[in-house]
Amino acid sequence: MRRLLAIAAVTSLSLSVTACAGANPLSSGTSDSSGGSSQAHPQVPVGSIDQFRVTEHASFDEGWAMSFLPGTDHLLISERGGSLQLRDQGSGEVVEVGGVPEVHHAGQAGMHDVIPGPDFETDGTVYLSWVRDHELGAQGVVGRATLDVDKASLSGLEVIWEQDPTSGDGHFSLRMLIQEENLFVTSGDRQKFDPAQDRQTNLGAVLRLTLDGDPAPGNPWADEGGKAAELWTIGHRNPLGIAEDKAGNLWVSEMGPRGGDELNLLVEGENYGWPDASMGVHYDGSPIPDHTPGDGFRAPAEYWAPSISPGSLAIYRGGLFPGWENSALLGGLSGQRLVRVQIDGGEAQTVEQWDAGERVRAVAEAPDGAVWILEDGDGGRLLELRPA
Ligand SMILES: [Ca+2]
Repeated sequence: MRRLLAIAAVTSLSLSVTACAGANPLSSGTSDSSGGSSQAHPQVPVGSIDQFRVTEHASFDEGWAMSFLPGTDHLLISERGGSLQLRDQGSGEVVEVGGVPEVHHAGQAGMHDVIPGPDFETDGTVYLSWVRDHELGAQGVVGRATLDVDKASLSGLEVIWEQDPTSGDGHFSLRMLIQEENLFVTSGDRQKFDPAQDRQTNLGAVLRLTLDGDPAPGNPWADEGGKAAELWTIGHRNPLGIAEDKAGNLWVSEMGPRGGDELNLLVEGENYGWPDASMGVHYDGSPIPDHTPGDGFRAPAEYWAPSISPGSLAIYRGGLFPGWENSALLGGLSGQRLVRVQIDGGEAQTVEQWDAGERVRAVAEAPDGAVWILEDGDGGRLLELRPA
């Protein structure tokens, strides 16, 4: 009941302020007494995914991530329950990969991300992230292994990085991206808030590691030692997407509190505010100060109120969809949609969105420029989108 009342209070507040046009809280510094953003944002019409030519290819149970494997005709898909599936894009055959690690599957925990290494075509290296049992609680880890596509098997699996062990089954994040010789890993706050501002944990942060999982040389807080040497940016809540734009900038999508989902431009050494600033409010309705100019935190380039729960991020580089080059594509879980955000330098603005009718867990661009999405949950469909 208390929760319902809190929702009602926030809703009536938002209704009362919606009539006041204009004010973007990020640029004007205006905020309301709730500490949450008071206007729906962004205000962009929602189309239908049926505007595209949609082809259903397969379905998976709790699909979490997918990667097109360079130099092959295969798509690698992780299922949160603890499996990897290899799909032959020519024949459509799907085979389960052997040699995967045992995962802790509960809450938000399980098998997470999977990406090819920088020399996958010659050495078959893949990076995996998952959650494992630990004597002090569930623990997120990153591992490296060799994938034999023909045999559909992993070998030589080794854990190369660990989240600080904590109990609880939420906010692991664990998305990965390789840029040159660096492995970037997103690490959620484990639903414990304060670790995002504590540089002696590797939680609530984006990490910059070597390809062996060690702290990368030259990280901004390296001289503080310990976990701080791993950190690239801090103040993140549950960053579930990371992607590189055509200029080489990295972007992170972040699941915020209620009404505080964010798209952030990653800048070395910046603090993104969690849990001290957010455009949203806590799920119990209690306020959080808005991101405002001069507060010492980097404000999001784009945010969503009400929440869409972005579970993935891709930045479109192909030419199949005219006008989409360098657009961020986000999949919404609670928002059940695909969102296109135009990136211009460090600015980002939502320009289009489409109702998918289901929770969207992952978004990826195929080598031919088609956009593939993976629905969440048991029997979630793998869909290919092409221009109609
Ligand atoms: Ca933030």
